Amino acid sequence: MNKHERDISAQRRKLLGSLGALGVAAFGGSLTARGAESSTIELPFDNGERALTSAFPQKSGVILQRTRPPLIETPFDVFDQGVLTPNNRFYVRWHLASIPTAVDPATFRLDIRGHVNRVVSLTLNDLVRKFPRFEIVAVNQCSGNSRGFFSPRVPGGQWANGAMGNARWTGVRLKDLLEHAGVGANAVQARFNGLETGVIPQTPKFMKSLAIDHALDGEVMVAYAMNGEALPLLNGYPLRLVVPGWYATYWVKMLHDIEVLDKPDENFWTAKAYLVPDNHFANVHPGETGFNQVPIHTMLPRSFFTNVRSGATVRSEQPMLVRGIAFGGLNALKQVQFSANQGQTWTDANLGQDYGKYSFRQWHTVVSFPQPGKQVLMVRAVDATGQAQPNTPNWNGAGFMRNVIESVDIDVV
Ligand SMILES: Nc1nc2c(c(=O)[nH]1)N[C@H]1C(S)=C(S)[C@@H](COP(=O)(O)O)O[C@H]1N2
Ligand SMILES: [Mo]
Repeated sequence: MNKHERDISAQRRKLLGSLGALGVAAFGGSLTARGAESSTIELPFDNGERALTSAFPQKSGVILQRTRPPLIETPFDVFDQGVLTPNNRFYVRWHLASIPTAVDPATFRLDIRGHVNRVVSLTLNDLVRKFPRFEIVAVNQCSGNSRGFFSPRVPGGQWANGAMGNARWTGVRLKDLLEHAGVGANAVQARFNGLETGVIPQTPKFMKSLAIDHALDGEVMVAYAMNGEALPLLNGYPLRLVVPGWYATYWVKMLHDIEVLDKPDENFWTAKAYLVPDNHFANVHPGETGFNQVPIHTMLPRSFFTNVRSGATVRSEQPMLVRGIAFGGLNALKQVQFSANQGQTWTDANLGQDYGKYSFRQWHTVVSFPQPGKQVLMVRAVDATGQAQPNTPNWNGAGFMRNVIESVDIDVV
């Protein structure tokens, strides 16, 4: 072995060690938060008070939105601390309540079947040792991120802006796995299935499908690590699909079964759930009917302030550092524009290190105001194709794809 090979094999041993770290019965049979919640946080909309909790396995200091199935949100100040969202603060969303409390890495198998040349059943060892390692930094954002800001309000998890996170995902290209099984000539989609089930047997399994060309694009991947460690159980241990640039609903967790289909998937979660109005911002008027709907798909650019919030005060003539994060969605982020005069004029903010086109990117600028008074700061992201964020928020009845130029009101004193 040369040095490079030794390094790779040391990395593999480390990862395999961490993949095997969650044995059977890892969490005493419970994923439910236990114990009293010590503090609360106020999300910036009506009825926004929530408990902060550390009672879920491998999670600490996160916002409790719902206990079962778990819905937990990342407190927004976490995004001010770095571009990668730490695993223990990363948000969690599950649809069905019977989630395995442990997965045995020794007996776990990923099956690839359906319209393939040969059915395969892979161990975690196979994935780590037999396929080239692939890595990407990418934003995982729930379709309903920011739903709590919809006006009029809509039913569903009342998230603030923390149903998203950015991580370095390590694993294997889905393309390599599908080619290993050999995709049949008549394949149209690949369907991904997680290990959990509903409480009653009639509940449709959580499965999502992608067009076969998308599945084979060389970027969609099966991740066994997140920020260099095994995935937290609640984020899909031991394997999850990563679909860069696409909403997180496609990022199937506890992925154990891939079925290549020769006709379009008709299952509930792919065909009937997660539909959005068929226009750029998925935007309709409250009460509007008769519009076309399509399955939610790619993400649009967004930007946020992370170190100032409405109500902040700043002294006149004193330089104020303003910073935040932004991302491009499907396309790379091109620029982040900042306005200190309610959107009359815009300047380019400075951008931080580039972790790749699907990642968060930090931005910052320095501003100062000569006179005391009320001021409005605004930020908007523009992607490489020139798409920018809208002045007014979009709206739809499901509360999906919230997008608007973010603003904060400050007092100059
Ligand atoms: N197996 C499984 N995978 C799933 C889901 C689920 O309910 N079950 N929910 C999806 C949705 S809607 C979201 S927003 C993301 C959330 O990913 P996270 O919990 O790792 O943050 O997981 C996706 N993958
Ligand atoms: Mo979601």
